[in-house]
Amino acid sequence: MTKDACAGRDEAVQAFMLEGRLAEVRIYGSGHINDTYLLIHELEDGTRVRHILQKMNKEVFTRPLELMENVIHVTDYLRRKIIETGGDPERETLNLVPCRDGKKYFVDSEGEYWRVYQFILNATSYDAVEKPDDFYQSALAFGHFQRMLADYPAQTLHETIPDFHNTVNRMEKFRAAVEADACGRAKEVEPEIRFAMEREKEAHILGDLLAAGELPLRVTHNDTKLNNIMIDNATGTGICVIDLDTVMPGLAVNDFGDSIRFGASTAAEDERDLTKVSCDLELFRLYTEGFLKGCEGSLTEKEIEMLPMGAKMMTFECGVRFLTDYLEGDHYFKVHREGQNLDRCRTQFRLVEDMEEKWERMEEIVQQVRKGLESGTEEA
Ligand code: ADP
Ligand code: GN1
Ligand code: MG
Repeated sequence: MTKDACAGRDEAVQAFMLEGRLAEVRIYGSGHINDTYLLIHELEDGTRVRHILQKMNKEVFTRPLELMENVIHVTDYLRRKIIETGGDPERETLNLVPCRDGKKYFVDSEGEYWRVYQFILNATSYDAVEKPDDFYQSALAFGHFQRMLADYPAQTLHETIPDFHNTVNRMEKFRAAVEADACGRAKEVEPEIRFAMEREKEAHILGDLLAAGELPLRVTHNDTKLNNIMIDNATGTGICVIDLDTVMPGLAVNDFGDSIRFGASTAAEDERDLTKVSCDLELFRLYTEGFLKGCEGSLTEKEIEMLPMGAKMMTFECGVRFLTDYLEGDHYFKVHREGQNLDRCRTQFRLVEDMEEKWERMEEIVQQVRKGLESGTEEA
């Protein structure tokens, strides 16, 4: 970390209403977008209090004020709902800590935007499915999250990243990156470019259904990776949905699909040995059960029918985004080694292929789960 970056962070630490002496600052988590730090303050009686400090990524979120408005409104709304239903608002939603001037964000002298969240104690965000039940619990929680936001006034939400899951638009950006070939990398990735181009038609499917009114627009999370959920260490339940930067109007099938892309894969997102990568159908079934239950019957028949397509398209789109970023010189997703975005793209495309091979089974599983839940047996 450069001296300047540290200076901005130190300014931020001073600006927020944090009690005690700063005892520790640590880079934290494995998100690809924001810079996240764990802060530990020591109070006079020796108690250590944790917080999450984040520098928002201005290249990704070009309007940080609008982003913060969304986060403030959504967390306030969730807080009210959680209280109404007898839940614990300190653990079941993110809580922003204000600055000394009362604002819920801070702009440092370099113009960088910072925020602080209360740390959710005794809970873990997992980078891979260690126990199938964790994945099931995340499905319940993401479904429930969508359900809680069902009456949220969607028109008041800013679109923090326009066309975020517009796969057609992602393909256009990808084509432009191939043509520009800014880093001279296109030659080396011809097979991946071909793979994406061959599936161009499919990029239209979900958007067309939305435009035709066959899929409803809902308030969705749009970044439903397993590590965007905190699982309670004691009870094992998905206690809190985090990373609310992309809560916007979107498709339920995409929230479902993004979770499958990440959590039902048998390998890490950046695995280099592609023989390890596949879509685990038992995890797919488990997630489907949890998500449908979490949504409490609110999904339409068409949405349920299109869940496998959501999984395939989110995986495809993410692969295209990784490849675009690789071609453009890795400016969007954080990389920790050379070629990491290309490796990420390859795992996504391998998963897409695997889903294509397992397509009928995926459709069958969704229908079995749906019928099981309708008849109350949950067994297919
Ligand atoms: P990014 O947008 O970069 O993915 P996240 O908001 O997801 O950033 O945060 C990165 C990681 O920090 C999360 O995966 C989680 O492990 C941790 N984290 C974020 N917020 C909290 C919180 N309130 N309490 C505990 N851990 C958190
Ligand atoms: C990013 O922020 P994080 O790491 O949870 C990205 C998602 C991608 C994901 C791929 C705002 O998620 O869209 O699916 O990486 N978030 C943004 O792992 O672009
Ligand atoms: Mg995250």
